[in-house]
Amino acid sequence: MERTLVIIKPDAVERGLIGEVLSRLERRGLKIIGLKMIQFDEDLAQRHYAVHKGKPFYEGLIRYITSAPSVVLVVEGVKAISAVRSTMGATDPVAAAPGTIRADLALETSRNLIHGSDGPETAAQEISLFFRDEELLDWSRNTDPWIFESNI
Ligand code: 3AN
Repeated sequence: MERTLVIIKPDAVERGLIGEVLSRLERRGLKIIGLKMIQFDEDLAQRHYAVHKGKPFYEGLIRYITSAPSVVLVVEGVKAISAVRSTMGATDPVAAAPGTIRADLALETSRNLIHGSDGPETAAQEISLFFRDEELLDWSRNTDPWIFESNI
């Protein structure tokens, strides 16, 4: 089982798409083990997007992520990191595969609705940026055996 961090970003919150995004992740079978609404401040935004510092879009990215509340969650599942990223679609929504969140609901890279960690190390580091250990629930879902064969 893998864990990964998802951010439902300010454009999704402002556009009333929290439920739509959560629903797509839930219907795929991913298990939510932590969830909260937050307001990014400058410091948190800079820490989360440290790898992009110095890039031409960095200032706009910080303004965007701090502009309204976000929803952060941790999901768990077999290959959860890839599963979230394939449900999200490519960074540029116009290049994203139809059926993905970004292709279906967005048009611009700088307004692409959702973030998902891109690898195991990033996932662990990003989860710890937003959640304390005790905020993540280790729970067994009644439907798990119908989603994960190893649970039968
Ligand atoms: P992804 O979110 O698909 O993993 P990253 O990690 O390359 O993509 O970029 C992180 C975020 O930075 C994107 N979700 C987007 O909001 C922003 N971003 C990346 N590239 C650009 C760009 N060329 N123009 C504007 N914003 C960008």
